[in-house]
Amino acid sequence: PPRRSHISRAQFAAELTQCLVEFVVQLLPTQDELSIKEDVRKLLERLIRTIEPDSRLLSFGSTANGFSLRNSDMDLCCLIDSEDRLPATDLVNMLGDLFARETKFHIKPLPHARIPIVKLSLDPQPGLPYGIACDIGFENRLALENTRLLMCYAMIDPMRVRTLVLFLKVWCKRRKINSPYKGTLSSYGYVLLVIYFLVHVKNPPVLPNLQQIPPLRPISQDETHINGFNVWFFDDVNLLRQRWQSQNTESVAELLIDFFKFYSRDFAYNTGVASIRAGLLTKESKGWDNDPDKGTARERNRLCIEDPFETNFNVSRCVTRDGLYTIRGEFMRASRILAARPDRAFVALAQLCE
Ligand code: 3AT
Ligand code: MG
Repeated sequence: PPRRSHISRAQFAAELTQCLVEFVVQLLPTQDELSIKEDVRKLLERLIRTIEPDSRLLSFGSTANGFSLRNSDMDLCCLIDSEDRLPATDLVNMLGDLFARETKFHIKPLPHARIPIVKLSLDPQPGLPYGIACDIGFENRLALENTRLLMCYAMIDPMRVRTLVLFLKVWCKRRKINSPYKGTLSSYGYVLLVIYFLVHVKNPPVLPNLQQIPPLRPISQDETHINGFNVWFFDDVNLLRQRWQSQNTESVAELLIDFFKFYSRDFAYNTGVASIRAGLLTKESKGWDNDPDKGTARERNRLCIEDPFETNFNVSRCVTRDGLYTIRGEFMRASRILAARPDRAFVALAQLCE
């Protein structure tokens, strides 16, 4: 059993909250980094417009939703507002050539990937100690919307939501459980786990369910659907903050402790699907438990997190049996460290991120 320290639960939570906030602040991108990235976006947009004059290059992912850490990659999406645009495969090849000619980036066009993208990277240099990594995709309008959804959730309660999310992003990287290619979970997946916890697990909830608040005026199908998916959500955060106040007053540390506890032992991994849109669903109801045509369904759906808009898509489908075992082991380890309540909160934080 964990050795209990002499400090009280309340005192530990207060100190840990302060440590978490200070820790996360140091890891935020600097103003310089943000403006260099914005310059890069503008430069690339200018170049793309020499081929597709009606295009826009937009940020999504962490650079656009307020969850970015120092040196996080840039996710860019190219939208082309014209009828006769080039097929993505051609565009990827042409842009690859163009960027290689006109910029100092290393370029890797992936025209035949499931989602065609151009990868760009810049080596570290003075003023940019980690270089830049950037992916450009095309017409990924759902990703722009899920980025906006996460941004709105962050804005409702910036102090608690951003601190929790940013801490978990650092934690999962340090603990090496943030590699979809190796069977663990993407950053996006962890962010969804946090939002799910704050909307559907905490009682009273820390966040409202933005996808279930009725719209202020009737809205037509055209306005709400992209590729057949309903992407509507209540995005007037200013109004919401006037009208809705969370009854939950727990501190960041209390929420973090509970987050680890919940995902160590309470979440129904075997049968449940975490859905931000609809709360806890079953794998059975989504057809994610077994698929007679594809014997691998069960293997793909060890951990189930429903995408907020693309509801037939399991965001955590890359998580393998071993990956999930490792992730849950890490949730348990974190719970144990926090339950032991070391006398100094920063010691707990250092141990967590070891
Ligand atoms: P980092 O700061 O880069 O670690 P991030 O918040 O940018 O974290 P990702 O790079 O994992 O998160 O993802 C960037 C965006 O791409 C987030 C989301 O709009 C989209 N995306 C990523 N993974 C998925 C997925 N499995 N399903 C749907 N959209 C995804
Ligand atoms: Mg990213």
